[in-house]
Amino acid sequence: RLHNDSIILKNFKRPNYCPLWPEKLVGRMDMDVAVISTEISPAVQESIAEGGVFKPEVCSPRERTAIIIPYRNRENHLKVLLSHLHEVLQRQMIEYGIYVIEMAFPAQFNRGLLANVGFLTSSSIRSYTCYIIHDVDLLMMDDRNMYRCGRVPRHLTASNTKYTKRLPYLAYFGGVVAFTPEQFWKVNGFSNLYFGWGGEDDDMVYRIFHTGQHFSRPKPIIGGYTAIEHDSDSTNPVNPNRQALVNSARRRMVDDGVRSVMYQRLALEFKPLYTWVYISVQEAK
Ligand code: UDH
Ligand code: NGS
Repeated sequence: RLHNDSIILKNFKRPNYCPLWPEKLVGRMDMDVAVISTEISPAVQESIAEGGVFKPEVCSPRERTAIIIPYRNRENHLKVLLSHLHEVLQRQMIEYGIYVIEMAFPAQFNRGLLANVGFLTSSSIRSYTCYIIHDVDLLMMDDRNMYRCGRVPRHLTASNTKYTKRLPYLAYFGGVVAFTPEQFWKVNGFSNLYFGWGGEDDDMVYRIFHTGQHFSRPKPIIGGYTAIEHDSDSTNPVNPNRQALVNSARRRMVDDGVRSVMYQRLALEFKPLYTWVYISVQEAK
């Protein structure tokens, strides 16, 4: 038996996993949003495949992460975020793809519905192990905030320069959040009913709690984000029904979510820095 064991051990090749904490991480990045660059360094640029996809060549990545950006009409924010993400995620040595999910006018903006479409579309293109829903105006301040998933859904925005406190309230789940596919299916994704600003992130917290889960955050020093300042969007007005919807989150969650999202896909394009998914939605009156 000893002899057999040694043959088995000799022939077993451990995958050459990418490091958990790559040496090239720089830690805290001081950023001045007023002068932030949208340049991508040539080495990083060369490694990005069509559709904004990257895979480390020197090691086997531990995670395949889809970054899903609900988006409309924020071209400058998107440029800044894309260059920042490609630089940082390549240093983190994870395999990733970036998906920008854009909603056509005239419907009011719906962040939760776009996240659901991003989840379904990206997973139909490639099977990811982690899905990160990412606001377009938030820049990770410390590259030790690894874009990986955890045993429970993760709220990666542990602090944000737009708030005077670290976060507006303890159960805040807005900004940047990460789910494994199992975690996302378990909560039936986001609600599709929040047209306009506010509430879809609180609704998700109820979904997480009602399915017996909880969520985690990195330490604030690592999970810091710089928020790019902006005015309110005229096509994303504060939703007057948001609190009533949040109050009925538990009742609705089985029938309203990623399993029932309705939309029409107008375009799917593999651009140099991201995959663009353009959709139209019939707004419920
Ligand atoms: N988003 C767009 N375009 C829009 C609206 C929203 O791309 O027209 C996306 C974008 O990814 C953004 C995310 O949805 O980062 C969240 O929207 P937001 O940035 O408007 O949310 P924020 O919390 O709200 O920054 C600022 C508006 C103030 C509302 C005032 C209510 N008290
Ligand atoms: C809550 C909203 C959330 C929002 C959070 C932070 O009141 O969607 O404020 O907003 N919930 C409802 O409206 C029910 S912020 O301070 O970033 O403007 O994310």
